Amino acid sequence: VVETTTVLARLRSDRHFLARLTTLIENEDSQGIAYLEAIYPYTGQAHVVGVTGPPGVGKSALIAALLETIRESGRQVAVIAIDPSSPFTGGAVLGDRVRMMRHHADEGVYIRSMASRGRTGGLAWATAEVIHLLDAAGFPLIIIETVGTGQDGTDVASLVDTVLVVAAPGLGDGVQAMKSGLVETGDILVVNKADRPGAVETLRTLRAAVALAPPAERRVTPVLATSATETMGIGELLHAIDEHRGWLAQSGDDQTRRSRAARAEVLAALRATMERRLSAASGTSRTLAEVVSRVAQREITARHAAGDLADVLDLPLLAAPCGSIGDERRG
Ligand SMILES: Nc1nc2c(ncn2[C@@H]2O[C@H](COP(=O)(O)OP(=O)(O)OP(=O)(O)O)[C@@H](O)[C@H]2O)c(=O)[nH]1
Ligand SMILES: [Mg+2]
Repeated sequence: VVETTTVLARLRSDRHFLARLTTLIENEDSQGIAYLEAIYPYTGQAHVVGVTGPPGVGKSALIAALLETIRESGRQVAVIAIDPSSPFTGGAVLGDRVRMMRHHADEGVYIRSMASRGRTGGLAWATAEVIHLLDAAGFPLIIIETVGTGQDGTDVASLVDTVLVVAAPGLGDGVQAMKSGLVETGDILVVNKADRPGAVETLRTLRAAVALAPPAERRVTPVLATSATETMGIGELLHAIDEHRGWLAQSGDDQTRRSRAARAEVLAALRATMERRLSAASGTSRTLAEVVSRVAQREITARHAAGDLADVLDLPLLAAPCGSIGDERRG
């Protein structure tokens, strides 16, 4: 039996306990899961911000700069860095950056890295659970850094309250962000490395894209220029982040997003559970890998494969709701 108030109190006062509990939850240790169940009703207080964008645009550097400004505003802050640095950009991992900062030994800053090849079928799920833990630990602000590719379920956009999309000047990075759909997901767009040539053009490209957004949008997405290395525009960025939270509360969009996050987490958990059940059942001839290969070889359809796998899981596969071709044409 878990004594909830004791766990909450320790979580809020003891960083080593928090780190240990994070590891337990990442590893899905039964004790960790029991703690999470106990504290979950006390979560939902934090403002969760996702920072996404192509590799090397300066996400880690920007977060490091933001941490200083957030601390100056008197708040504690936690950061989850997913796959902290791509091997391609040679960017320093966030932890290294923060160690270089003035506040490196600051108890009010908590940083945790998570490997994207962690848990079977469920980085998004693992991330969601660690967010709950940090939330219960009392951090009013939780920032998540991720490369916005959406690969292997790393799409954290559906788990957060505010999505910050980072681009950088030059070689069509702004255009790339637009093409990959990042502009649509972003609540705040940032052109980092504004100290570099081409920043004005990238700003213009993104502002034009924002202006083309459907008029149904009740809020104009801000497009900001920052330099993480020259510490420019960081205060304005924090202001925009706080303003977005205010807008969410005022428009009622916060509830919509929380429902969306809950749905994404439930589905991620369900998917991971099914993947595990399938690998546990790999003694049979219809393993996941096998049917996937048959689908790829055009031997069976994905629909047929799903039916086979549903049999393995002992789940009856439901037929889709009835509809005629005529209905589809009208819709
Ligand atoms: N000139 C300039 N360089 C910057 C700025 N921000 C970051 N950089 C540099 O850009 C490189 C990549 O920065 P990171 O913060 O590691 O970028 P990232 O987006 O976190 O990279 P990944 O995590 O690997 O995707 C580093 O060499 C930084 O020093 C900036 O505002 N101006
Ligand atoms: Mg990084």
